[in-house]
Amino acid sequence: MPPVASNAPRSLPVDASTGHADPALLEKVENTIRFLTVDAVERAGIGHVGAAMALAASAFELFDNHLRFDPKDPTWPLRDRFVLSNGHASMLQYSLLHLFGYDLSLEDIADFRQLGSRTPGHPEYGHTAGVELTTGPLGQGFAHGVGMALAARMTASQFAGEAADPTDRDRPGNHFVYGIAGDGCLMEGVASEAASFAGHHGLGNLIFFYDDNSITIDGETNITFGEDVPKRFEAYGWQVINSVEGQDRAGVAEALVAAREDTDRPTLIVLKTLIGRGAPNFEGRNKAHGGPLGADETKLAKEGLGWSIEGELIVPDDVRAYCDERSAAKTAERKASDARLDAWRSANADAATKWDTARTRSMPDDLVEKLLDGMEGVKNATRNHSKTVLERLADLVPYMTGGSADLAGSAAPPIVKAAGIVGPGAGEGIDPFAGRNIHFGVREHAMGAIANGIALDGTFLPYCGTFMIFSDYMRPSIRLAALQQTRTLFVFTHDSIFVGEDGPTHQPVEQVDSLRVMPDLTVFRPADGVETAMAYAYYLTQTTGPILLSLTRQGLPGLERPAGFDPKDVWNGAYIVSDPAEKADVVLLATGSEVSLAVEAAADLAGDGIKARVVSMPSVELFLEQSEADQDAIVPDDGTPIVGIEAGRGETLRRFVGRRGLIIGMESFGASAPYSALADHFGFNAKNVAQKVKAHV
Ligand SMILES: Cc1ncc(C[n+]2csc(CCOP(=O)(O)OP(=O)(O)O)c2C)c(N)n1
Ligand SMILES: [Mg+2]
Repeated sequence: MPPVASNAPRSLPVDASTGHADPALLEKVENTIRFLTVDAVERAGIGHVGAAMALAASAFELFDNHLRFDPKDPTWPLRDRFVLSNGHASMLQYSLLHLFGYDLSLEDIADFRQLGSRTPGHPEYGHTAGVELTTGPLGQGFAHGVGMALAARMTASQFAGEAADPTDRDRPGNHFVYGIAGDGCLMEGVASEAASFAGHHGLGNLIFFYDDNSITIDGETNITFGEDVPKRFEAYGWQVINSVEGQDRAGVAEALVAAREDTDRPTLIVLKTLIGRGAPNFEGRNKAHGGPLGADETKLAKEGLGWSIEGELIVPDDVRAYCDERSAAKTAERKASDARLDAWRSANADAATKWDTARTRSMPDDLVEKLLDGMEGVKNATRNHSKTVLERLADLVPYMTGGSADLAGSAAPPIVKAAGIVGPGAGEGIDPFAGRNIHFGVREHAMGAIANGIALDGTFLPYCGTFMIFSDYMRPSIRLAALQQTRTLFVFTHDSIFVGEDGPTHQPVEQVDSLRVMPDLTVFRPADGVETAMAYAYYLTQTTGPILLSLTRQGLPGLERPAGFDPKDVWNGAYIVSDPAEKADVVLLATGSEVSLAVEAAADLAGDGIKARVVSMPSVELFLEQSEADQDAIVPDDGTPIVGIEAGRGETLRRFVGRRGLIIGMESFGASAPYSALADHFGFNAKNVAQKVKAHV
């Protein structure tokens, strides 16, 4: 091992109140992290030792002398964020959180990977104090980190007050986002998209370590990964600090200082590490990536590093004392920061109020009325209704931010007039972080992750979107939104074969169903302006998780509804649009663009003496949350034939129509043609629907 340098007297702009001069003690802390990891994985019989053993020194240096946090208040808004993108190294993070005084005990660590523990296999947002996000799907943490950094820059620009000093760490948004990413993360496409975005947007508050250990699960990276990563990141517009020895704490510290000093570029610190460092028969080899070391190798590793082979999960007294002292210093530093923040609040009352408004998610009491105003009876595509709503929200909820993956021109979603552009697109001499319209570029996967990162930051409420078909390109990010319950709003347009001439590559068929089956995600497929406005209102006022909108390209009529209709019925997931005077012979259950079709078909059927009820089901998930009696009152379960109509696979409607029920949906991919021709070809016209229903009842 190279000598461990002292990190004592060094000019550190942040939290320099440290500097234990005793390298032997610091090495002992490092080995504590190593063996907490080894022992926890040994106990669980499964887990990953390699990266944590390799990164113990550099990650400890980061936590000890650079990362600004208060272990007693993990949600302190001015804290630096830490992102472990290589989530398999979770024990590295858990060890650090434990040692630095977060609410994570040795018992929690002993429970590593057990049901209900605070130490799940990969870090999970909401399970563990100090874990800022869920990681594990490689590359995603990195891309989420980009969103967190963007949110911070925008916060500083929009909420830190006039003449804000960008280096003043006691003002909103002037914190840093630090992270660690491995070979796997940087091989993933999502990281490339996000790195390109971060470089282009000049996110100088983003600092990632690249754990350059030349090893992944299947072997050395020469079997898979040969490009020059530093050159690649330089080309993205990053500052790259190359070849920092992972054991050289002073070198790591210097790199971090240089990273912070470059305020216009994100920084990649390329750390040379030895996977499994300290395990003599594993280190440097792919077998060190995962799995327990086993009793023999554990003993050899402990003996080699002068560790006691008696007992497990040991934190030596002097290590405990040092970390307690450091953790107390962090909390004291936070208290001092609070006093300075209070002074800032007094001097910047307006900005402080705006910042609080955002963070507490306050909004006008009459928000729902304002969104609904004038929406009834208007003929338009739901993507355009969505545009109207977003334009209003730009004023009503000024901490909403978002944009499209190069389809803003198609309202997928649009640029809102009341707010400027984020990034260099703002124009020469204009603050690139003062706007709220984000041009994500053609980077759908990263767009979803960046939006989630913005949501996790906790100041802005993000939305993002593209054509529904390309939701497939961002599914892993949507899934992480659902898993973490981030406040991400996904706005997808062009939601059926009625995209038309662009043909089957652009026509979603299975997407809407596939998104509805994702747990903890609420999908809305609104039928007109009222339902669109109420879907947005649901996101803003009724839920703390993500929602997803499925909107049309083509124009739709404004529905006529019965006198007793309350717009909040939309939040029940389904409601009756029209009902015959006597008991219905059939129920037409439709969503989105097919609701008006069902209304037309019901009129045709009435001509033939068949009495049809029309039900609009804007959200299958919300309908399923209603009581059985309430569900039965809308969609009867008394043998009345139910016909599901949706210009998609319609599989999620199948659960309401019964085994002998009828679904009028898509059984194949679409085709390239004008949308009216497609409607006739695939049977989505009133005549065909009426015919099919007649044959069915
Ligand atoms: C998207 C995704 N694909 C695959 C995996 C499974 N996986 C976990 S770690 C890993 C190898 C990662 O290599 P590296 O980042 O170099 O980690 P190291 O072995 O150096 O710790 C793989 C393929 C995953 N977690 N996420
Ligand atoms: Mg690796």
